[in-house]
Amino acid sequence: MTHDNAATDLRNDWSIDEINALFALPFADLLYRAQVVHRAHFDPNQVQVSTLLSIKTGACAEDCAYCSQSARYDTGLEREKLLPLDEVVAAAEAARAKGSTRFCMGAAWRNPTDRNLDKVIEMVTAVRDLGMETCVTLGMLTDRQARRLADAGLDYYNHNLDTSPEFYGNVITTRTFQDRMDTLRHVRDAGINVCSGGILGMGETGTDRARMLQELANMPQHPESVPINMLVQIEGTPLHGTDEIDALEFVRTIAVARILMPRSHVRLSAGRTDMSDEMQALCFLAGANSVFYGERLLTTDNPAADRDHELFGRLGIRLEQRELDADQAVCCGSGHGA
Ligand code: SAM
Ligand code: DTB
Ligand code: SF4
Repeated sequence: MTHDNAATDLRNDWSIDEINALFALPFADLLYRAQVVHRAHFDPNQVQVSTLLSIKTGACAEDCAYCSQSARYDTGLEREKLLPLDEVVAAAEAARAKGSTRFCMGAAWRNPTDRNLDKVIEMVTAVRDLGMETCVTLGMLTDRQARRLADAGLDYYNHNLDTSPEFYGNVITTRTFQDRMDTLRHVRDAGINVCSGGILGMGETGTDRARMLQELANMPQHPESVPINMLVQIEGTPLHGTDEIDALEFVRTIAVARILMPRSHVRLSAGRTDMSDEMQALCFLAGANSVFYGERLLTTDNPAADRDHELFGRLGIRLEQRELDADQAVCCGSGHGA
């Protein structure tokens, strides 16, 4: 089978009508298109795995309506100071021993102070020395802070758009969508790989989901990693009790992300403990090729590594050893791995 240009070309000019038209395709047609794109750029049976650690938990100054860590909501979370370096290294070693190739450290900050950044840089250096890829998510960054992280050898910075610009104010009022875009630009300009995606199931419309993907895909360069989270409902937060997103609509969103950003790793992120094995399998079929691995996300549960091993075994999925740069990505062809 030959691939048409649509399967291989990277585009940054997707119109909302084109994206809505993808969402409106019959399910089988959408998944077929996503598979063609996926197989043109990736081994369809490999999944990249990252492990998360919350290095500073709770008492965050922002008011993100989904988050257990905002100081505004009583979620029963114990606040913790920045973890000491030895605890971080021990957690990274344990993650590496379980087959994880990337270690992501998250802090509940609106933005890091320069002194905090010094400490995080020590952590990045120590985790790199273990031979793992590094990722941090620390809130907003100045241009200079992004360059300092780049100089320390940081591989990825996670900073999610979370939702569409139109819906943003319904979820977060303490910063703007443009603030997010500004930090992402600083990260990109510093030469750090970008990890940016969002959350589904916050009461947004289908058009909001399409608009969020449009914003991600029309950046001058696609994020290398696109986490798609399903809202983990946290008691005490404003979004607790929101109607859940339809599972097939979630799968469709993964498929559209795959089509719009052919070379990016699309990560099936938070919310997997509330998904059936079958739903996760459909997400992989739709082009998701990365997950968070290990029993804990930041403050909530994730499937245990053993459970994921079992699921991957049943699906014939192998763990990706080390992520290649986007421009080195292997082209597997449609017959590979069959
Ligand atoms: N404070 C930093 C920030 O907001 O950028 C970094 C940590 S924050 C917890 C990272 C991301 O986790 C958020 O942007 C959001 O997409 C995701 N997230 C947080 N709470 C979530 C929840 N309850 N369900 C799903 N995703 C969530
Ligand atoms: C992302 O998109 N999802 C991760 C990571 N980036 C930092 C965080 C998910 C958090 C889920 C809720 C919690 O554990 O607190
Ligand atoms: Fe703070 Fe990040 Fe949670 Fe928002 S998502 S409240 S910025 S930790």
